[in-house]
Amino acid sequence: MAQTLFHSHRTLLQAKLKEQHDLDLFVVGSFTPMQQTNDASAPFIQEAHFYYLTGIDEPGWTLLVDDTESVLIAPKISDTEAIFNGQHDFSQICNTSGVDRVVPRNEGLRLLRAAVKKYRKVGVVGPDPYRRYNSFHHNPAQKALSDMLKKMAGELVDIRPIIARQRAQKNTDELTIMREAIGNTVKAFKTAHNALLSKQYEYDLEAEFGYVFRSHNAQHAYEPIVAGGSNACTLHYAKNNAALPKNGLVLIDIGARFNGYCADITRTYAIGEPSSREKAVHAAVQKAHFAIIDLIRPGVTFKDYQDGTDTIMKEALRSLGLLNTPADYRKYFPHAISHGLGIDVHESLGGYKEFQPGMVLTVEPGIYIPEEGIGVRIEDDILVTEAGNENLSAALSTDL
Ligand SMILES: [Mn+2]
Repeated sequence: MAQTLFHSHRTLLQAKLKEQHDLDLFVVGSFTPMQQTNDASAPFIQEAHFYYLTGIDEPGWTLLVDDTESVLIAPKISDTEAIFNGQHDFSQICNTSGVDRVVPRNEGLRLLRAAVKKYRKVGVVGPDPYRRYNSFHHNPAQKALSDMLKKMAGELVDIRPIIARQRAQKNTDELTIMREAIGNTVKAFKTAHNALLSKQYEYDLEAEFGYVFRSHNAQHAYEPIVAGGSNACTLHYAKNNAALPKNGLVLIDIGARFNGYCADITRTYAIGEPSSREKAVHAAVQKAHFAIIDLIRPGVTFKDYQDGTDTIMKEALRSLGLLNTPADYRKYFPHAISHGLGIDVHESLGGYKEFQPGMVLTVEPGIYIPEEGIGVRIEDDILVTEAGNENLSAALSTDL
């Protein structure tokens, strides 16, 4: 499946670039390794557009596609790196990606120079439009590649929005992989839920997920959140080192990455006997959750979806006596209701204004009351279908 999947992504993109932008050449680079500590790099996760077009999760590669062929250009590795990390297996790279050929770095640079000279216009993945909101350093690989192509006198065209739009609608093969990623996550949640009574600390519970994921060749798609009691009010709580309450709630937000695609699921479970207030908050979030999922079908605009969500969530807060001023809405429900899901955990919905069949997005209402030490969130992964929607994580009960 891999070969045809990534080949089909490239072919579709190529046709769109030719048709809409009269573009015959595009060049996309993978991420490079980043330092984590003195002599160790951080665990490597591939740049999502490059993964989408190649299925290759190794650093330093470059994809060149023009109207005659598709080529993967290998990174240069030193003799020392070859001893520690192994040599590149060109035939395996060729098989996974389905490209016409794989070439060493020097030959690849010659090909790039010749292609830029021939076509002049080059499609590249331009800078992330949201980069100024981030407080971390960005991987320098894409800028380095763009700079090199500019030096070769290429006229760069940013194809990021076009790839993002294409990625927003998943094809059948992608959905098969996503169902597996979600299935592994559901299995891990069930295992953890069954073991809940024997767990004393948040990390004990987190460990169940790691075990299930690794035994299915999956890994955590993002920093897992296991938040007992009032820790659930810290939205990105990831310390996971506190004692679990004897009687109360635990919020778990965890997803597997499997074959490059992510799941993202949240449940809030009861430990012992939660208070009636905790049960009421959970019931309100659960009721809102399914009402919001019901809004999703093709043709509904994101604006109408947001307006519908606001109405439902305000009603939920009102039912709990929490909506006394307009500011209370964002105080108790401070995050977005949804985001796209795919190779990226937070994936672009492609600049569309309304739901399209094949989109996968999360629905994740939550109510957080710091002054009461209560936080509840429920999150499912929803596929937009021709008829409406399908809850891909429906096999996992949302009950306390
Ligand atoms: Mn999410």
